[in-house]
Amino acid sequence: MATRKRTPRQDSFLATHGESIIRDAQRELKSPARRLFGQRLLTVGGMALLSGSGLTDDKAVNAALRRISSFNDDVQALLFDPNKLAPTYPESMITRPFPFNAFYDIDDVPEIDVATYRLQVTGLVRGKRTWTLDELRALPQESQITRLVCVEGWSAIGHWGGVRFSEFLRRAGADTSAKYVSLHCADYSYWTSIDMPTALHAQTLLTLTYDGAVLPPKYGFPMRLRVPTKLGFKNPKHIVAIEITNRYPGGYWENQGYNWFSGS
Ligand SMILES: Nc1nc2c(c(=O)[nH]1)N[C@H]1C(S)=C(S)[C@@H](COP(=O)(O)O)O[C@H]1N2
Ligand SMILES: [Mo]
Repeated sequence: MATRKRTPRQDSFLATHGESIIRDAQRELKSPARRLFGQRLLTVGGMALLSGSGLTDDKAVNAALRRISSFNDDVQALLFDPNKLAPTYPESMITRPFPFNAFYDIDDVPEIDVATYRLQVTGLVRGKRTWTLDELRALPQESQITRLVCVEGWSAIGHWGGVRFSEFLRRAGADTSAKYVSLHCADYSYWTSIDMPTALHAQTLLTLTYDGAVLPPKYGFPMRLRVPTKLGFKNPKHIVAIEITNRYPGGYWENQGYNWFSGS
């Protein structure tokens, strides 16, 4: 596997936190059962993402995953590459209708009251700690047509709009030298977490719209995070709290054995 170039920000992040993040993940992957589970899932679902990294067949993916277990430098480069952009697509390629997926049925999608909704920002942050939906909508907006890849073996191209997450974190006064961003949802305690370079990735989007309209409940109203460099389960819907932390936060699926990195 080729080692790719890192940016100076990447280098300084790895110099500060690289080892401890690897230790956190190593603890998580200690159990061989969990490791195998993660490997199987990533082989099925992560192909579309991994193929962009030069990992084009099962053998290469499995070899990479074996290296993930031993956490060598190549894998660090693979996992923490903030230069790699997820592919984008023309409008004509949008999947219609875009699938709904959650760990419950569509009838159980939570209803969120806009009037009382507040996004909490907690942990390593100086400044504003609660945001209304109107305040989020007043921030600069961008949009992207990218592919969401689910570990269950499907993918779909969708059109999301919202605030670049790095821009939001900056305005929220987040300590961007921290290791992790943890995202907590309104639906039955779903949560997930990402490393800071992924949070600051140019395509990581605090999403408020789908296909030009207010994000519908099924796709995560009032707000979801779109992380096109990561698998679907790391794209949390109905976010109510964001925590900036140096403590490994895990996640709903991650704690059941899905590979924490799950992407590029
Ligand atoms: N809050 C919350 N976010 C979630 C989930 C969930 O069950 N709850 N499921 C995840 C999974 S596994 C996938 S594939 C995508 C599906 O997003 P979609 O419904 O917009 O297709 O959302 C992810 N985010
Ligand atoms: Mo998924």
